[in-house]
Amino acid sequence: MPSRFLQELENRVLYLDGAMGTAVHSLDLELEKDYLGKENCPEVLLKTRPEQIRGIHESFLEVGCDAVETNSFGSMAHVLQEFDLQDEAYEISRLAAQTTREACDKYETDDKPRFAVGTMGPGTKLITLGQIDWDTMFESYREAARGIIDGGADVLLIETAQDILQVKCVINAMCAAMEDCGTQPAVNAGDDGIPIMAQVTIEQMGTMLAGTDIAAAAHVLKGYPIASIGMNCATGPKDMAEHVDWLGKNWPGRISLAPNAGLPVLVEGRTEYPLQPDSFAEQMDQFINEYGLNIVGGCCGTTPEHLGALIQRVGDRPPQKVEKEAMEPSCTSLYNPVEYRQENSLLNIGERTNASGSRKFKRLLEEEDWDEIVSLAREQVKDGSHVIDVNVDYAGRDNAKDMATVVEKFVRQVNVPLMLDSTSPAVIEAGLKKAGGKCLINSANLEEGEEKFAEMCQLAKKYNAALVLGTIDEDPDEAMARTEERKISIAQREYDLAVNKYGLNPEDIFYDPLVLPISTGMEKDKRSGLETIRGVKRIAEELPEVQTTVGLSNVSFGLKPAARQVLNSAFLDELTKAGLTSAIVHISKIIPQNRVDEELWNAALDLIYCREPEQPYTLEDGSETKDPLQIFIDKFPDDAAEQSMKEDLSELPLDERLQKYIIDGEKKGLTETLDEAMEHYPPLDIINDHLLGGMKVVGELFGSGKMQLPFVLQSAEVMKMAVAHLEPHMEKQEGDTKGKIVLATVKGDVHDIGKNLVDIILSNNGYTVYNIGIKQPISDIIAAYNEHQADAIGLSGLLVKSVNVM
Ligand code: THG
Repeated sequence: MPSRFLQELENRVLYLDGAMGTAVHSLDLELEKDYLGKENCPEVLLKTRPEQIRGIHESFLEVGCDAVETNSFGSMAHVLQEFDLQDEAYEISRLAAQTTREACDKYETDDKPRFAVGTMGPGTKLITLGQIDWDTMFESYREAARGIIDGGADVLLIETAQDILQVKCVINAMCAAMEDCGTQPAVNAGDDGIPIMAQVTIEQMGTMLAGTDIAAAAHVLKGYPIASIGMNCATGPKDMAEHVDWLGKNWPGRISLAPNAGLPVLVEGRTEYPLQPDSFAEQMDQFINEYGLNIVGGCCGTTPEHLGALIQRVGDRPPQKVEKEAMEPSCTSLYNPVEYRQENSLLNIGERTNASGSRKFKRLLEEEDWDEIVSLAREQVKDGSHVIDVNVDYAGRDNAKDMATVVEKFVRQVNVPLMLDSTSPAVIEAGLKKAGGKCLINSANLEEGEEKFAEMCQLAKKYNAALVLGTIDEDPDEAMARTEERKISIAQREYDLAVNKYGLNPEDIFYDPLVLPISTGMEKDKRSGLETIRGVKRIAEELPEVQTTVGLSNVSFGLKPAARQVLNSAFLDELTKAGLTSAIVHISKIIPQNRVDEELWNAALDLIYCREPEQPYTLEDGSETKDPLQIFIDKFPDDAAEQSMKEDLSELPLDERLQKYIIDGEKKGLTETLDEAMEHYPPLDIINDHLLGGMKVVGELFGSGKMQLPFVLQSAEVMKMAVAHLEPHMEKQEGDTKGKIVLATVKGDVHDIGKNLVDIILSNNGYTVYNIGIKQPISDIIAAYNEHQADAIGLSGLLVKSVNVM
C-alpha cells in the first residue's frame, strides 16, 4: 500500500508529538509494582501500565498531533540488557507500536489519519567510540524494528543519534527488518512500504557528540532510502537555527525538527525547560516558513501545551518552498565533508599508508605500531592530502583485522575521509564497518567477472561509499586496458552495470584508467602514460558527472627518486590539463613546474609522449640514442637530489613545540622533545607552564566547536603519556594534588561517556579522581566521598530523572 504518511506530507506540514520521557516522568508510578524494579526503564510500563502510555499518546493526539512516537526509545536488546530484559526486545518493541497504534485508531478519521512513528534512540553504546560493533548493533536494531513493524507502526524513526556510523547501521537494520516483514522503505509519495526518518542530535558545541557536523551527516545519509532527515534534542530551537538553516538551503528532501523546550535550567533542584508554549510555537512557525520544514514536533520538556500552541498557530500549512543549492558531491571524514572537485586543485589522496606502496608502512604493520601508522597518516594530511588511501593487503596477516584496526584509529584521529584499498571485498567491508564518514572504495573492476564487480558495488550502496572503477576486464590476453579505446569501452560497460544495474550515483564513481610504469623500457609499456592521459580526457568528455583518479607513482616505478619526482610531477600536470579530478599521490613530493629545470621537465614530457629527438643524443658513456627513456634517465646523475616541499615541526622553538604536541595530539617525537625540555626546565614546570597551556588551548578549541571530541581525547592521551614520561623524574611530595574528586554516574543511569572524559581531563590537570562507575546509589557516592576525604563530587547522567537525583 502507498504510504499515507508520505501522501499527507505532499500537502501539509505534519505534527509529531512532544516529549515521552518528560510525560512518563511526571506519572505517579511505583518502582516495584510499575517498573518491576527496573528503574528508569520506561519500556517496562508497556507491560505493566499500557493505559498510562496510551494516555500520554492520547494527550498529544487530543491537541491535534498527526503522529505520535512509540515508547521504544531503548527497546533494543543491547540496551534492555542493562535491565536484564534482552530476551524481550522483540515483544516490547511490538507492544510499543501496538499501544501507539491503538491510540491512533481511536483518534483517526477519514480526513485526518494519525500515524504511529516507531522510534528507536541511540542506546548506550556507540560504534565510533569502540563500545559496540556494527554486527551486534545491526542485529539488535533489526530485531527491535521487526517488533515495531509487526506492532503496526506507520513510520520508522532513528532519533537522538549521536554517532553517524550508528545511523548508517540502523538504516541498514531497518531495511533488513522491512525485508523480513515483507515490506520495503518508502521514499517518495506513492511508494509502497514504510518511510524511514533519520534524526541526529547536534550538541550545543555545534556537532554531533562524536564530532560530525550537519553537512557531513547529510552527505553520509544522502545515499540511503530515507524519507526525511532532521534533528532532535540537545537544545531548543534557537541553537538549532544554524544547522536547520543549512538543511533548508542544501538538503534536497524533506526535513523534520523536534527541539527541546529550550536549554534546561535548574530551579530549586529540579530541571526545568524554560521555553514556554507560545514562544516555542512562535519560533517553530518561523522555522517552518524559513527552512521549509515538513515534520515538526518537540523533544525534552515539550508538553501537549507546546504542541497545542504550535498547531493552533500554524494549522494546516503546505510545506514552504525554499531555494536550494545543490549539495556538492563529497566524501566525508567522521567530522566534515570534502568535495570531490577541489577548486583549483585535484583531490589529493595520500598513497603512503599502503603495505605494498611503502616499505615503512609495511614494517609498521609488521610491528603493529599503530601510533606510528596514525602519525604517517597525519603527516600526509599535514602535507596536503585531502583523503588517505589505506591498503593493508599483506600475505600472511589477517588483512580484515588489520583494516578494522587501522580504520578505527584513523577515523578518530585523522580528520580526512578514507579510501579503503584492497582487492578483497571482505577486507573493504571490515573497514567500512568502522568508518562513520562517507568513504571511497578502491576498487572494483571486471578482471574476475561481473560477480565480484557486483559485490563491490553492493558494498558501496550498503555503506554509502564512493567507488573507484579500474578499467580491467576478463580478456585473458590484455586484462588491463592499455589503449584509450579499451579504457573508454570498459568504462562504459562498467558505468552501465554500476549505475543502471546497481544504482550507484554517477558522481560517486571514480574512474581509474590505470597507469602502468613507462620506466621499464619494454615496448608494450611505452605508451602507457600517453594512453592514460587520453583515457582521462575521453572519460571526462563522455561521462562528465563522474570523477577520475590515477595511482600516479606507478608511472615511474624503478627510477631514481629525483627522476621519479620530476616525471610524476610532469605527468600529474598533463593529467590535470586533460581533466583529471583526483590522484593517489605522495603529495609532498610533487613539485611545481617553475621549480624544475626546464630541460628536465621537457625530457619528462618527451618520455610521456614518446617523442624522439631529431638528432641522436649522446649519453654519459658516450653512446648515442634517440630513446626518450634513456635520455631522461641520463639527465639524473647518481647524486641528483630530490626537492623538498616540507616544513619540519622539529624546527619550532622548544616552548612552542611542547604545546604543539599536545594541541596536535601528536605522539611521534614526544619523548625526545620531553627529554630535551628536561635539560632546561624541572619536570613539574614543563607540565604546568607548557603542556597544560596546550590543554588549555585544546579546551578552548573544543568549547568553541573548532576541535571535535576524539581529537580532544587524543590530546588528553598525549598529555597522559607526557605526564607518565615526566613522573619518574619528579620529586614526590605527599599530598601533592590540586584536589580530590569522586565521579559517578547516578543510580538508574548508565551513560558515562562524559564522566570518563572529565576523568581524563581532571587526572591530567593534577587532580586525583576516584571514578566509581555507573548506576551508583547516593549512599555509595557519599561513602566514597568520606573514604577518600574528597573535596568534591561530580555526578553524571543523561536522563531527565538523573538530573533530579543530582
Ligand atoms: N590505482 C588505484 N589504486 C592504487 C593504484 C592504482 N593503489 C595502489 C597504487 N596503485 C598507488 N599507490 C602507490 C603507492 C606507492 C607507490 C606507488 C603507488 C610507490 N612507492 C615507492 C616504491 O614502491 O618505490 C615508495 C617506496 C617506499 O617509500 O618504501 O612508488 O594505480 N585505484
